[in-house]
Amino acid sequence: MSSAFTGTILYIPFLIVLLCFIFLTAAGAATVEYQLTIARQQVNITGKPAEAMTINGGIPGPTLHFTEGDNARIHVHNNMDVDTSIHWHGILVPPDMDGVPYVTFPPIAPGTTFTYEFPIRQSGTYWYHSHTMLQEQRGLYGSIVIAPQHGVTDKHQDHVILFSDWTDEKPDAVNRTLKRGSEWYSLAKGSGQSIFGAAGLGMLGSFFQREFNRMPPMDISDVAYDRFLANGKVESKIPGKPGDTVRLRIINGSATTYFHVEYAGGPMTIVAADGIDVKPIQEKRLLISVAEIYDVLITLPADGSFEFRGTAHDGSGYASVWIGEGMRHHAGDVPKPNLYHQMQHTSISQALSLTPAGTMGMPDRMVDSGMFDAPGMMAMDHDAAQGHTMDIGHGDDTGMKHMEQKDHPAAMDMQHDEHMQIEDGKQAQTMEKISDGEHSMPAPAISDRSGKKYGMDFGFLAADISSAANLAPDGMGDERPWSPYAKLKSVKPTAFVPGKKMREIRLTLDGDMERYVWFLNNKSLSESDSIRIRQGEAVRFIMINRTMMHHPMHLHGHFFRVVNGQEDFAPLKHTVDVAPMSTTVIEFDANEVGDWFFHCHLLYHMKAGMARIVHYEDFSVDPELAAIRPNLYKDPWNFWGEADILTNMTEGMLTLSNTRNIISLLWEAGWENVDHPEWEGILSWDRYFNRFFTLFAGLDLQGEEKSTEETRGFAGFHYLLPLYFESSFWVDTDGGIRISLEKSLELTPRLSLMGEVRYDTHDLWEGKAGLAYLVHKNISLTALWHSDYSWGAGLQVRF
Ligand SMILES: [Cu+2]
Repeated sequence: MSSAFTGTILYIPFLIVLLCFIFLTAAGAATVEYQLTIARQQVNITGKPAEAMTINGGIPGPTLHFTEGDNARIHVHNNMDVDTSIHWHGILVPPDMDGVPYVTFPPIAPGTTFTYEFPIRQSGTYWYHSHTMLQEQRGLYGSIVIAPQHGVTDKHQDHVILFSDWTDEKPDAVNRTLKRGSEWYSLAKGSGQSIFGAAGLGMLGSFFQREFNRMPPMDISDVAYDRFLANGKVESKIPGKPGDTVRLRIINGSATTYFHVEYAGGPMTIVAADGIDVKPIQEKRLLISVAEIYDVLITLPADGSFEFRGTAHDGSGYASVWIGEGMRHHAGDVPKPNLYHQMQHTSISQALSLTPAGTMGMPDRMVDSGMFDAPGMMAMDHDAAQGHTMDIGHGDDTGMKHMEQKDHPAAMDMQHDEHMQIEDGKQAQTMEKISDGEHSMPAPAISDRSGKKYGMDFGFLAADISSAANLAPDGMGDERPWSPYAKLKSVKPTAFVPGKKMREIRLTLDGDMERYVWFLNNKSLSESDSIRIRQGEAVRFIMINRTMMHHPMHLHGHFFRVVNGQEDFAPLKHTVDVAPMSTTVIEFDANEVGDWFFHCHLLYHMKAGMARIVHYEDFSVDPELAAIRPNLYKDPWNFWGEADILTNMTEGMLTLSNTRNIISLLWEAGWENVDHPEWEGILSWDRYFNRFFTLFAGLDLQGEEKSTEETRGFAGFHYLLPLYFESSFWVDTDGGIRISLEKSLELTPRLSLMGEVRYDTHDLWEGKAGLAYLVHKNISLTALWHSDYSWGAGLQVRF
């Protein structure tokens, strides 16, 4: 026998074992394929035909079913004439499968197909949606249900309820209406604030306190929708037998709408949040933020059909699913918010009096006034002393990821020995000092994870999540609850392994309702750098909301702990609501190397730039992707104008504007003196710093009839004074000075009063005052008195 033959014989058992292994592995990881075709389509949701975008002909798209351990292969065909994409929300995927154009892959071009392929490492309820422009608002979304690998966690029947919001208007038109600062949507929703409105509720004090503090009116949502939908319908039915326990997988797939959900047949038992199991808690009414997911169990009463209702957070409408047969039982009405009341939220007054985080001890007034931007992301390394592990879909060196669901429903990976130390439980985390290498500063002493002792910087944190429970501070008690975060408790510990480096990143959430710009750390995506993190460290985001809106913040590719007072059992989520004027802290294990989008999930806020890339320093971006990445940072210009055509004069402006620049042409012409009509034209370039402060320079032309009498250059600034007085100051090339003061006041949501006085060293005093009545989105009736041109009345037209 040749030695070569003997050698081959010896290899046979090894080969058999190898073949068996390959076969078993292949058998265990079934490939589940889906074909998704995206197309433009006419739909009729409101009784009128409207343009939509659909997935496989429907809104929403189909529910994609998988089992943990499957290999997902999804072919997305773009049958439209524009780019598209699909992002798998909450699914742990390799970075190039995450579906964010220019961040993780090139967009799917018209007429092409992109095949996503990734292992399913988790179970639970998730969803998917387009991540291109405003397509999500047009109908590109659907749900994902992943069964646990070994059996089911419960044997209840199971239904997805995917809520969304619908407008017949084109999303680009919606965006433009928001950008130009129209009051129209708040009027249409009945959420406009006014003097008479406040007086009627006996809340003039709150109204003027807010104006004095230069806080914009509280608004719960930006857009007025035509319909709210559950599974694509205003109203629908699902079957159910009396006594059945049903699992509802509730997904908020809205572009901008938070929902209060409630079941007419009794309380809901929350069993999972954002796809991951939590210790069951009961809620009668639940606030679900945009892009969040809750799995709840409900029990069908003895007889009848019971309403499961999602009421839009602003109270402007709802969608219903009727469960069971027989007599109908309605869910309770959610009262409309009292928007004037919001100012009494303790954290607001605290936020106004405490030093906001990241201001290096400057008086908040200076920071809030925007004289100084928050000093960006302060990434600081320090030991998360005695921390513990959070390990979700944690990768080991073989690249295999686990999210065990059968024995560990919280999807905790406990298989690594070092992580077993979690079991000993106690955490007492103390940071003595934070150092970023250059600065040493007093530590925000953290003595527990509830955030109760974050020090003065975060004095208002505790009020936000931990101790305020989920009651909204709008005088509505539990009628309008906030997110139930304080009660959410993970089934398994989620703390980090001891000794992990903690990188702390402070992010202020800023915005300007009037110009509709939205920022993180006072910068839009187009102006910012990535948030840089390193593999192996723990990362903490301290998110300080300095706006009067809720922002649902979503991190791609990771689950994070929401620091909520549940210590080691802080729940894991992918999306978290940061309530108005409050602070929310999240922490995650940096264990998914890649570039990941992090953004506000209000679609128009994201579009305005309230987003960042979270970049692992170890990760190098594919050169082809790097070449097209600048597309992500485009800062488009918007054009609009308005004109007053009155009996005595005309005035108006044309504006071209992007995030920081406003180029405008203003005119004013009067014919009170019929022999010599006078006019003034101002061409100005404004550089916007924040909603308080804008610098400008330009050209001022004045004349009579066809002759130009004066041409001057000027430079100056606008500054927003307390009580919402808009002041401006300029010096001109003839050595003159102009000072003006302007104020408008909503008497009723439709009727506003405006006044302006100005002093110019050349022309001396000038003043005007007027009333405008909003008739339509683009038209107001106007009456105006002008010191040079006397009284007149007419129309204001916006275009
Ligand atoms: Cu936002």
